[in-house]
Amino acid sequence: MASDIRYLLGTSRLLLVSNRLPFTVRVDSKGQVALSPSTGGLATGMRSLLEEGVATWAGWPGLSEEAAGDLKGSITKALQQRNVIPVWLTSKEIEGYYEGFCNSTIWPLFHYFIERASFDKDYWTWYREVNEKFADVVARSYRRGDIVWVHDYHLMLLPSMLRERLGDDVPMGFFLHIPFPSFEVFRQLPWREEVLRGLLGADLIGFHTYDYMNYFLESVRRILGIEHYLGELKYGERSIKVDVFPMGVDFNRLRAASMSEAVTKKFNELTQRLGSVKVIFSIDRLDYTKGLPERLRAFKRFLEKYPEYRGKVSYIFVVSPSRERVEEYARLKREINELVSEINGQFSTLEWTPVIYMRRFVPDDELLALYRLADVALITPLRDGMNLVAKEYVAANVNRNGVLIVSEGAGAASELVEAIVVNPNDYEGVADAIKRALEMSDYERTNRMASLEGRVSSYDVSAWSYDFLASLLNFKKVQAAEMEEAITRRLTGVQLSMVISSFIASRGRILFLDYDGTLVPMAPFFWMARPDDELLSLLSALASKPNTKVVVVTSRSRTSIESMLGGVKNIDMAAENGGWIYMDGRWVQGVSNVDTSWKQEVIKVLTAFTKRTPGSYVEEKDFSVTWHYRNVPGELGSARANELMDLLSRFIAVHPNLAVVKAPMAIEVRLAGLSKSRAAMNWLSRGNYDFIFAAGDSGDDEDLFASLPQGSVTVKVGYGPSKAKYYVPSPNELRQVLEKLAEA
Ligand code: GDG
Repeated sequence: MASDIRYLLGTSRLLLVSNRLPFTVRVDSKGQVALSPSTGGLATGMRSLLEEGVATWAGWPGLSEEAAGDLKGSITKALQQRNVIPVWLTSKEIEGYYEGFCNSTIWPLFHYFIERASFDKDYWTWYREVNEKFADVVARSYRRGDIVWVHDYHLMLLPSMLRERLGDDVPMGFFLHIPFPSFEVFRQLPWREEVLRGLLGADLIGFHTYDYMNYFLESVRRILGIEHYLGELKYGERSIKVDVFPMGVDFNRLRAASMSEAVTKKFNELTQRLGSVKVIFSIDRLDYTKGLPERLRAFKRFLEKYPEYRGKVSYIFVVSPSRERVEEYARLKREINELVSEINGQFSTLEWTPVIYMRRFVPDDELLALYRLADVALITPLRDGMNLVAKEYVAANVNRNGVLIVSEGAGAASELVEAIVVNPNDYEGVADAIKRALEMSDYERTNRMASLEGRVSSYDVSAWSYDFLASLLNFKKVQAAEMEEAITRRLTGVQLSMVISSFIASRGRILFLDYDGTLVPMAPFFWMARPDDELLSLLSALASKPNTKVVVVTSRSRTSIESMLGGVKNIDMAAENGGWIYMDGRWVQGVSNVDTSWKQEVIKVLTAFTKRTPGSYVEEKDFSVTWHYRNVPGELGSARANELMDLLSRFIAVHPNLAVVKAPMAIEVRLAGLSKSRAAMNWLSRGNYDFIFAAGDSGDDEDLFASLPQGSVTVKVGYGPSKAKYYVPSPNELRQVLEKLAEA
């Protein structure tokens, strides 16, 4: 697989960036620098690429600049020899950024421990500054052609900072190793918007599970107002892909190592020592997210509930040291100590210890032997991004005689469906799951383990990184094609000059212009979207050009558009999508023999919806009624809009003279047959035009774009799919186009 990645990368170098490096730096008593490889999943997965110089890794060496002192130079050199670039941090930075924002704000919040999260502004400042520092170091070592892959919650601002420094062409991915919390939780972060914008600097953003991805997309929608389409976001002019990549382990290495001589020896020793006692096993970093006290309580419940297992099952409970300086962790350690002594005090016999508690780092060989030995792996964190221990157990349990119990709070649960999945807070349930695991038939156990093995071995860490990188590079191509399309469709430069030339050369010109979202930006209430003086003089300058007709075509009512543009000389208007036509200085009705008796019935329904949907309102016009929900907070508006659409479609099924139309943040019921294309016919059928221009931003305008003759200049205002030939990003840019025409 590593060779596949090499092939995928071609001549490009992979620039990995994470908080910690794949090497641990130690300074021995003689002041000698020693680097030992870290065992983390990512580090082992990428090691060969690092060794061959295909990948370079930037990160913090794990000790402060002050602690490194005079050795900073030699540590840097030793790391550089291994293609690693250190990002040195001072002890103040480590305190504010790492211990502060990373571990005291993001870690608890993203794992749903909201009350533990500190929202200290200084921490945030440190976080931003250290992310800037990383950006400077990475940008300095960046070479043209590099592919950048940023990892985890420590560096969520880095993608945008790097994008600013390196430009749009650099392929840049981001992967979050911890959960992305639900919107309700994420929005509690005072710097939520900056964090999202930081991440959106990447081209590809990866998560372990669909839940995390959806929570992220929901946060982007509700905080930044950016909708996604099948996991793709449009951020400015750049597209961003968001996807799921459940991280795997280095299956082959783990499997081979578990069958090695050293591990087999250890395994045999342990088997002998434990005799016929069945083994439940777990290994975790000391952390409140891991549900350690809960797990001990569940084991205690198991011994109470099923006394027949006393003396027959021991729980090897390994907790490796972590973040010991923090008081909270010391408290957790005390709680665990108390629970272990309580259980052992209550149930131990001279021959048997219920909980074998090891609070230390276990060497790899010993860990693999324990995985091999364990009859049950009890992996029940309260929350965990993925949890690689569960997958390591599957890889190392070479005889397929173990049972995996995994918590639904771990990302791994959504993937490892053949495990027994438990709620870690349900002690009764966990106790029952232990019993079930111990009593499972050989047949079921082997089959479950074989299926798990299939999954863990096929989607290993190399497949994971290959998938991520291939997806990034692929998406970069899609992005490039989109950009090229956008360049050719954007109404500027050569295209604009051509449009201006044909405007000048023409003898009869007509411009159909939508109002809201086209000539003026969308406003919270329709009466707020007033034109400024510049717009008024631009329209009148255009309209007073010889052989030029300007028609504002809107779904607004006659009185409403008149109150906005009534003062502009020489312009024509179509209100209510052609229900009213203003031509030759007077309004005429665009439809005849109209029955409007239906309106009261529709208004009744819409008013009922308005009552249940604070922030929404009803607008009654002559031939249509509109329900606006732009100001309804959160999801409620679109949820109600769906309900209403459903209801109204039934209503119009028995009223064939009516149509229901989904407008931006509004739903309109109107007379069937009212449309901008029909409205435009009032002018097109009466005049002779060899320059036809139309600009608009919504569905009603699309209908006009589609109906105009070939050669017309149709312009969509804003991004997204459209039948228009050209686009401009905003009303402001459309004005610039119109100014050019007015000056021509
Ligand atoms: C993040 C996310 C996500 C632990 N103690 C010892 C030891 N370990 C090794 C295990 C395993 C690793 O540490 C822990 O696995 P995690 O999955 O918890 O990984 P983290 O990097 O801590 O966490 C997590 C992961 O990123 C990957 O995306 O799964 O949810 O929090 O490899 O074996 N290894 C040895 N002795 C120990 O005492 N030898």
